Amino acid sequence: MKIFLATNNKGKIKEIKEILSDLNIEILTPRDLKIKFICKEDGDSFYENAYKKAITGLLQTGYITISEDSGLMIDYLKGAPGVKSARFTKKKNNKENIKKVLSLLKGIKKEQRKAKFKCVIALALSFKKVKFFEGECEGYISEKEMGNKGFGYDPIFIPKGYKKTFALLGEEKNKISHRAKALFQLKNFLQTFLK
Ligand code: ITT
Repeated sequence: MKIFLATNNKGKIKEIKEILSDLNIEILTPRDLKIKFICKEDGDSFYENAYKKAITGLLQTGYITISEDSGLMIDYLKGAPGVKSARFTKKKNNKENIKKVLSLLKGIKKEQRKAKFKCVIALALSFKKVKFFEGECEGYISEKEMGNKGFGYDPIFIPKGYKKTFALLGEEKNKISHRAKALFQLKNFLQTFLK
């Protein structure tokens, strides 16, 4: 079975492909199909945006579509950047986003640097049948960038129970991350669905 993965984020593609690698499905990215995937993400929730991306992908390709919307929610910033994680700064790039977070949390003690990543995956089987899978990963924001693996805010996020950032943990991230948790549920669903 072929499934379209409606995302332009290379970091997400790598992690999703890795975690779903033992399923008997072929994952097609916009690049594989030589198309441009464009979807305006103007929803107020991860669910709304994930739904929009999945339906847009299904409409554009005709394939069953997986999409995901995710973000970092920082307690001290009242849940920001949240759904706006990718566009927290005007330049919309990781370096600038990280710089902004670190400067907003400057001088703030570890106990107040709590944060969590959230991920909502949408699976559009048809226009009327969309399934959702959710995952969260708690942790805190480090005082400086550490590591160069992963993507996005990985160099400044330390998951609960660990001393290293996601960007230092590398492969280990795929066992405990918000995305991994949502994908494990998707995997269970697909295993039954594919029987
Ligand atoms: P698509 O919409 O094309 O999937 P995107 O990067 O725009 O790609 P989102 O709108 O879901 O995706 O934004 C999610 C942002 O949250 C992402 O760009 C990162 O900045 C951050 N993020 C999400 N998951 C992350 C992770 O596992 N590690 C680090 N940062 C993450």
